Amino acid sequence: VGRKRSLIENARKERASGSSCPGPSRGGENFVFEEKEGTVTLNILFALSHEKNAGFFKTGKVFETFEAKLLNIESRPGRKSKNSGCDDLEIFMRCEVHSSDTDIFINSLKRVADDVRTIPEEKVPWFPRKIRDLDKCNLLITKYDPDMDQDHPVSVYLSNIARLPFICNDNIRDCSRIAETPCMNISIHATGEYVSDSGTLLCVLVCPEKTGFQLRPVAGLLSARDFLASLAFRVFQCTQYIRHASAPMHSPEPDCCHELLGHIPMLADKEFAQFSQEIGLATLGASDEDIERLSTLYWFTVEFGLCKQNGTVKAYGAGLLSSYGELIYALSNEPEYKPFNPEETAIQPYQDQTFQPVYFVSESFEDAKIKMRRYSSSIQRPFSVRYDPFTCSLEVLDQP
Ligand code: HBI
Ligand code: NLE
Ligand code: FE
Repeated sequence: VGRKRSLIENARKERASGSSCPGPSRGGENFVFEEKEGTVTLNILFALSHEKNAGFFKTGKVFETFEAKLLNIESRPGRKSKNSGCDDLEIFMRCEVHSSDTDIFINSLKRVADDVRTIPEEKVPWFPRKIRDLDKCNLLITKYDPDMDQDHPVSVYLSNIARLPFICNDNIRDCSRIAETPCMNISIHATGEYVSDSGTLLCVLVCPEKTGFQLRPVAGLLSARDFLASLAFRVFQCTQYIRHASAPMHSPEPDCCHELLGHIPMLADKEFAQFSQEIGLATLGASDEDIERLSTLYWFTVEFGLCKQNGTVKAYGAGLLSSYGELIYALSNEPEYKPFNPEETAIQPYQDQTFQPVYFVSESFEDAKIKMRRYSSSIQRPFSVRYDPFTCSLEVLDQP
């Protein structure tokens, strides 16, 4: 401690007398993160030329003196070595130091190493890279408080579950009629892809076989980021509860009727599966603002999309295919239609309580896919991702 004091004192004096130590990076501020309980986390990058190799061990002394807690260390060939053939190294260190020592600590490193810089924390939000990382995509959003709205179908349902288990069985039996009643008419209003795949009674089993899309149970509504990330891996997170049979034709939030009647037949279609996965891939590591825009696009396509097929407007959105009430309304002349254009659609406000006042129509599903792909590729990210279907993992490529 005594030695540390004298080092710190010397450094302070040097600084006061305007010593030759280069100032801290970027406008006199060091980039510090996670300031808590008197310590800060620093990301430090420095170079060591061959002649200064001993410098590495000297940096160790600085760490020891300031009681810096090393969190991570990495090395790579330095930038100079590529051009000049000299074998310098670049070292990255992440460490925790006492907040009040930050500047002195860095200046001390500058004395023993070259090009000492503190670098900003990666701004890219965490995202899953392997299919098993989806275990961590489990942020549930509680939207409805059953105590607040006693008339909400979910409240009615929850109060029923709490009472008698056989009500659930009745409820499920009654809800199964959702699939029976409108199926004659659904074939008139839904796209051909939906009709052919929903005709396959066991589409839940067929889906993985046809497009590799897997279903995964989830307890409720997930955050848009977590929900959309799973699509990148061709995983669809399915809710497990069912609407109350008293309101079979429309449920404001997803339930298993919506997943089974709306999403799964569509996910058994190759083009649609690809479309869904590409939205998922575009959301990985995206900013909150981009997630907001992409989930709005998801809403007006995957959930409530309309497209022309042989000159007729048809529904391909799962929220319409599972809600006979809204399907008929959407294809009547009541709501407003706008042409699907990702830049505009992405900022259209929407609500999830009742039928949509506006729907976006694309010239064809293929057209929606091309436009969506063009939009996604315009989103700025410091890396690009490619999905490897053999390992069910992402290849993340840094952009220079
Ligand atoms: N979570 N479980 C689940 N199911 C959904 O359909 C769902 C979700 N979270 C968000 C969401 N849908 C959408 O409204 C978009 O925000 C992605
Ligand atoms: N309104 C749909 C239905 O009743 O099935 C669910 C929409 C989920 C976004
Ligand atoms: Fe849905």
